[in-house]
Amino acid sequence: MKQTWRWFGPADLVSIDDMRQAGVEGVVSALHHRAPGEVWALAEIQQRQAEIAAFSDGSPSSLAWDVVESLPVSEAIKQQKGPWREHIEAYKTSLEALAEAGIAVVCYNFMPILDWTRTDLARRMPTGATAMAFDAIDFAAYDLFILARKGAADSFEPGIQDAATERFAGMDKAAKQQLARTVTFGLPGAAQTLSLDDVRDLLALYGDISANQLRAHFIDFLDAVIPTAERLGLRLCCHPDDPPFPLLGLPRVVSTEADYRTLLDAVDSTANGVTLCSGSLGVRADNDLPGMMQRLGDRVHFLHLRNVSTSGKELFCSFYEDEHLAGNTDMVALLAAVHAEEQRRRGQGRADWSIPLRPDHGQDILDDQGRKTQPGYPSIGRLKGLAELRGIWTALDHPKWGLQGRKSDLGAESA
Ligand code: DNO
Repeated sequence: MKQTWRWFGPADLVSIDDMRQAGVEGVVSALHHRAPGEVWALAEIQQRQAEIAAFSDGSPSSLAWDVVESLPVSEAIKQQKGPWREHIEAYKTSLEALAEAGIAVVCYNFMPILDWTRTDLARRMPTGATAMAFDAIDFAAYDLFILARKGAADSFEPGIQDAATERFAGMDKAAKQQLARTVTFGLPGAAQTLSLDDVRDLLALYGDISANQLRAHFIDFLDAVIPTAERLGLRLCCHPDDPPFPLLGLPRVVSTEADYRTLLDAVDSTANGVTLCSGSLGVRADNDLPGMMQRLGDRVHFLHLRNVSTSGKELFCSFYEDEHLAGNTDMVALLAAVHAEEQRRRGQGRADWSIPLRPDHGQDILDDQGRKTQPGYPSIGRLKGLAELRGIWTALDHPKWGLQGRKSDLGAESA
C-alpha cells in the first residue's frame, strides 16, 4: 500500500511539511477552483505538482501528486442535460493533461447534487474528541419541516416522522439554521450558503430521473471516457455514495457491491475501477468490506479507510465517524484482503500492485480542535488514523510474523 494524504492546495491549513512528518508517501489533490465541466490545463496541473514537491522553505519534499480526488463529473453529465456532451469532451481533455503530467489514478463520484452529507460536523465523543455524524431524526426534521420537500413524508417510516416532529418542535431558530447549513455543506456552491429555494431548485432537476435512468447515464459516461483512460494508461475509480442510501428523494446508484458489479461489468476494463471507501460503504450492514475487497479487488485503485458506528438496523440509519479501528469495519480483515490483492498483482506482474490508501477523515483531537481545517480533515486525527493503519500493515507485511511468514510456518507444520 502507498500511504497517501488529501491536500486541498495552498489554502489548506495542513501543510506539505505537516503531512511529511505524519509519514505520508504520496499526495491526493485536485484543482478545486475548477468547476465541474471545465478543462484542467496542463500548466495548472504542473503548478500543483510543483507545490506538492516542495516544503514551505522551498526544499524538496520528496512527495508527488499520485491521485486526483476528484475530477468531478458535472451535473449536466449526470442528468444528460444542457452541455453534457461538451463536458464529456472536457473530461477527456483533462484526462489527457493528467496523463501527460504522469498522474495515473483519478477518483470521482456519481452522486446527484449531494456529495457527502452529515447533520453534525463536530459531535462530542465521550473522550472529548469531536467527530462528524449523521442523525436520521435530525435529517428527517430537515427534509420534512425545514426544507418542507414535497413528498418527503413518503421517504420516512411513521416512527421516524413522529420523532422528527418532536425533535423539530424542540429546536430554536439557531439550531434550525445550523442544521440547514450542515446538511448543505457538501453541496456545490455551498461556500456561498445555499438558500432553501436554491436547494429546492437543484432537487427539481432530478424530478424525472429514476435510479435506472441515472445508472444508464453513468454507463454512457463510462462508455465515453473509459476508452480514453485505457489508452492513456489511467485508472479511474468511482467513490461510493455517502451515505449509501437515497436522500432527499434523489436516486443513488453506487451504494452496494451489486451496484459496483453492474458498473464494472458494463464497461469491463481495468481503467474502470473502484474507490473502496470503508467509511461510506460501511454504514450499510449488507456491505461486507473485506469480502468486497476480495471480490472487487482487481479493480480497486484507491482506498479510503475510516470507520463508522451505526445505530438502528434500518437502511436509513444514524451513524458517526468512529476511530479508525473501532466501528463497523474490521480493519485487520480489510487490510489482510488488501495485502492478498497486492500479492496477487505482484504475481501477475502488474505495475499497479501497490494500492494508494489514505486515512479518510479523522476525529478532531488535541490541537485540531478550534483549528478550523476542512471538516473531517484535521492533521492530528488523521495522523493517528494513518499511524494505526500503518501499524496493522507493518504486522501483516512482516516477513516472519506477517501473512506470508505465517503461511510458510503453517506449511512447514503440515508438511
Ligand atoms: C469526503 C470525501 C468525498 C469524496 C468525493 C469523491 O470527505 O470522501 O467528498 O472526495 O465524493 O468524488
